[in-house]
Amino acid sequence: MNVQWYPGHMAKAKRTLEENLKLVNIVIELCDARLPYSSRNPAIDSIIGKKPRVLVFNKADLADQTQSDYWMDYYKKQGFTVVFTDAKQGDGVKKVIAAVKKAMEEKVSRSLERGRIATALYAMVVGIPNVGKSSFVNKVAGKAAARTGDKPGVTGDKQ
Ligand SMILES: Nc1nc2c(ncn2[C@@H]2O[C@H](COP(=O)(O)OP(=O)(O)OP(=O)(O)O)[C@@H](O)[C@H]2O)c(=O)[nH]1
Ligand SMILES: [Mg+2]
Repeated sequence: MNVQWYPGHMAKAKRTLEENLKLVNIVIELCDARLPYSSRNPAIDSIIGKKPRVLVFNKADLADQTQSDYWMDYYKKQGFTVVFTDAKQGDGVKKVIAAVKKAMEEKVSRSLERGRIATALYAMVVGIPNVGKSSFVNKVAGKAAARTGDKPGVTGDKQ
């Protein structure tokens, strides 16, 4: 029997991700703080490549603080910029924005030198189902821009 373990929608999502990566300056990779290893897609590093990235562990309010400290250190040692958030309450969201700005510092100052008044930064928020991507986007936007829900697959497509 031929077991199709890699469903079509995953292949499609991977393609969409690769295509849209070209349009953004930075990637915000959202994971679940309670599953700091297994909520990361193993293919994500090779897909994102050298594009700047902030690794965000959301639902930190539900995670064990001692474990979170351990994993923060684990990923920082690997060279990642790491932030823990609670996208439901908004905790840590400003830290993510600050981390994005810091990662983009050079690009912004280069464009200021060229006489630009403002620089728009484009970020992509990615993550496995139900990690809180829509909640995060809503907190950043300061309004309910994306529908959220207590089951996976609420956002069905690129948004
Ligand atoms: N406790 C807690 N709940 C959260 C947090 N972030 C999101 N949630 C809840 O988790 C559920 C999923 O959140 P969504 O924002 O819909 O997640 P999503 O990643 O957009 O999900 P899909 O679109 O289905 O992939 C919702 O019930 C949110 O209220 C958080 O930091 N802490
Ligand atoms: Mg969603």
